[in-house]
Amino acid sequence: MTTQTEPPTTAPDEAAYDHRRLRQWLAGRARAETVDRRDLLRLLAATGLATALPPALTTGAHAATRAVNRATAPGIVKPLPVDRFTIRGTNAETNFAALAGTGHSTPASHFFVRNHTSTPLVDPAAWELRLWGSGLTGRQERTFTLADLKRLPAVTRSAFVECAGNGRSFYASQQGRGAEGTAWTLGAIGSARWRGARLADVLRLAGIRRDAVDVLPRGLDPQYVTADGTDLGRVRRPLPVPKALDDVLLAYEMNGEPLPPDHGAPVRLLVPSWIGIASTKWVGDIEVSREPLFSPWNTIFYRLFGEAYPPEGGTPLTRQTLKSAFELPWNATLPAHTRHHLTGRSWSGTGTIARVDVSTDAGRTWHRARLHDTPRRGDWIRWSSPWHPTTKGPAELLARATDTTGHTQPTTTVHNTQGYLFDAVVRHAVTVV
Ligand SMILES: Nc1nc2c(c(=O)[nH]1)N[C@H]1C(S)=C(S)[C@@H](COP(=O)(O)O)O[C@H]1N2
Ligand SMILES: [Mo]
Repeated sequence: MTTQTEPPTTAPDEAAYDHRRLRQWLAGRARAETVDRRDLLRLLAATGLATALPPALTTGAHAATRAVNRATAPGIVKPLPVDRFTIRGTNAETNFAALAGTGHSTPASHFFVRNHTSTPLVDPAAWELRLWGSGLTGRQERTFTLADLKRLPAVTRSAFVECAGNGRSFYASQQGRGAEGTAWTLGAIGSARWRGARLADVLRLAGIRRDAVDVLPRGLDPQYVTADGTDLGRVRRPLPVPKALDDVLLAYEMNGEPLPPDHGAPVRLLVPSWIGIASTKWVGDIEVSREPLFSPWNTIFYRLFGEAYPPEGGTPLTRQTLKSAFELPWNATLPAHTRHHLTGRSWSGTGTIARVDVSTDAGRTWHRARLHDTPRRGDWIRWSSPWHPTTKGPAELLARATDTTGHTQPTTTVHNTQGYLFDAVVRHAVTVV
């Protein structure tokens, strides 16, 4: 099997994307605090405004790790070998083919990185988590050190983190209608064993009131600044209290090791089954509120916009959707008259995976794949399916998952302008030689 080109993707028109977001915002369809209206007007007047400012932090660090077979992404600390990752702006997508043989959990060396700006290097000994806000009894602040968190009961759980925009490029390449944002294929996901304290325990110790409704974790990474200098503040997205008290972890370990810098060291949120943006990396403080909270990340980003949705956008996104991917390069070449062992993974944010069906003839016939993991909520499963191609030429491989809620991957996904939650069956082109 050889790697060739990626599937066709649209060049993301990031400027138009942010431009429209901000228009919606200004039109009062969305509320967001902390951003000055004058800044927004200035931003709207500017052209080519979308990308975050290149971070100063890691420019030097990258020179040391630059090598022929390594790509660099501004702001990512770990090595990014080209066989494992595809760089997309400040982000690194995992090449699904590189997951073959890596086991159930994604090693940190292969785990995708989604950074709004750049990876900060936070001193774990000096780190503190500050809880504050109207939703705490006595309105008192409470801080926790890493040692404090480690004294609380530890929970270990295997779960995926997946970007809401994973699969976005297929809106363009399969459905003929592109979406704005990072043109991920299917590799904006990884699954790891996360270990940490329950957010519920920390909230209770801090004195969360019964009438608290939202918590707002905030990252210690640099503020998200648009190209013309408008500061949208630090990455933060409100989380409803019922979810915060349910299964959310303040994770300090990934796959049995301290969290690596790119994945949120020393502590990140792990919000199982929810879109990746909920899992705040490098969390530094959490506001606890008796009023609903808003930020750009639950008003202008991470909601569904488009003709199928209300003009003000759908409700803020929560759970991930259903997807499947082959551990094969795009446009792989496979020899004919050979028995191939096709492998892949499927996952769902709503139920557990009940079955996976594979088609090697562009969807005419389907075969049930063999599942290699016990399906668990908020996690993926590995599967395999044998294939003995006899006809040479182009072929399309399809994998279609069904979860325990009865949801099956459809043929197409209803379009939304920002390309979130793609769940249609992906047509994986290969050539039999
Ligand atoms: N502080 C902070 N947290 C963050 C982000 C970020 O840029 N800053 N990106 C979010 C998004 S959009 C995703 S998809 C996940 C990615 O997690 P990973 O980089 O560990 O794979 O982190 C989320 N948490
Ligand atoms: Mo994301």
